[in-house]
Amino acid sequence: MVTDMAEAGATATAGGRGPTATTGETAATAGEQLTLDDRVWLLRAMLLMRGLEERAMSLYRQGKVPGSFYDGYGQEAVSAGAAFAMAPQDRLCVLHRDLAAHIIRGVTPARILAQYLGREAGITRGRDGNVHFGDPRLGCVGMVSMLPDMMLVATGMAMAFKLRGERRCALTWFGDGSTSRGDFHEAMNWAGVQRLPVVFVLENNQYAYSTPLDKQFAVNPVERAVAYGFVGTTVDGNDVEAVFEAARVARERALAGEGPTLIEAETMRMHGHAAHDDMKYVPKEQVEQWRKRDPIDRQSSRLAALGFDVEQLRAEIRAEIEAAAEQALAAPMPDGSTATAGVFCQCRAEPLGDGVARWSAFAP
Ligand SMILES: Cc1ncc(C[n+]2csc(CCOP(=O)(O)OP(=O)(O)O)c2C)c(N)n1
Ligand SMILES: [Mg+2]
Repeated sequence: MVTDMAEAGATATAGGRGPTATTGETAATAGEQLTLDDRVWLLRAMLLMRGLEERAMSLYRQGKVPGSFYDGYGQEAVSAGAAFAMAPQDRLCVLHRDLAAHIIRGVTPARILAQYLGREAGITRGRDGNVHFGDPRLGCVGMVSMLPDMMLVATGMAMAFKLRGERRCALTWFGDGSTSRGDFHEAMNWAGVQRLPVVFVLENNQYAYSTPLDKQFAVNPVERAVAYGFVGTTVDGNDVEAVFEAARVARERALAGEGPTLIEAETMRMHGHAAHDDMKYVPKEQVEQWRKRDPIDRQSSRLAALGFDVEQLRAEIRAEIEAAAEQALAAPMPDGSTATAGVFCQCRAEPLGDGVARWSAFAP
């Protein structure tokens, strides 16, 4: 199959910090793994994520989305690429800028918008808005807000897989800001000691709220993986196929009993921390530089070069999102008298179910 992966491999880290633990493995092989349909699905997931978030932002500005609104504009490749490499039986701990992971696992656009609008038809049935959701029946854990505790949740799940002798892995995303927290080190240490089947995806988007990287750490966090006895690798987080390939290799390693991997996906938070934030603290030139590396443009160009009709796909997705918005806006609000239902588990807890896998390698 035609591929253009020369530019898709691991890169040096921004700001010229020291070399990463390993960099070579993520390069050059994604094209051998992906069919044209796979590559289109990757673009589709990113377009859906961007389109849904843009639609939701406009609903937020109309006062229809309660709470705040967080998006992952410009970072779509990180959740899309990593989730695409995961099998149905794998488990995902999804963070606030990773909508494409929910989409890939099988959450429909209408359910996502219903979630944001606080409707009964949403994933948490109107109990939360834009951040702490995950469909356990699709093998996803809703976000724990204390960052990065999802690393500990994923590590715990991986521990269970190891103890039960199951061939699967857990994957979680977390931000650069999380890497200065104790939980990051605790999770990495235990995962390293136990050689657990877990994939840690560090979404390095240059800022933690208003704090830039050089005020966060003196050592590139990806180098810390070595200190805990496992592989750290840096990948271009705006190249969806490179992220996929890094996650695929990490999963293979996890399943082979070779332990965890820390993947640093370099990207940029192109919008403010949340809808209220005008990000005046971010230099405009920095944003414009990253705009040239837009992950959707990049995948679109790849597919257009293969003769694929990207405009047709964009039109289909626009229509799909409009239909989803109509459906979500027409959905009822939850019944207020049930507000305290489901706070405590009063029955046997339901185990997490399997998700949907889109990568053709997992096709039955
Ligand atoms: C332990 C903890 N401290 C503070 C917060 C508040 N908070 C939410 S998101 C955020 C910024 C996180 O930055 P980063 O980890 O880089 O992720 P990004 O938002 O850039 O994706 C902060 C400080 C939190 N959720 N948890
Ligand atoms: Mg960040």
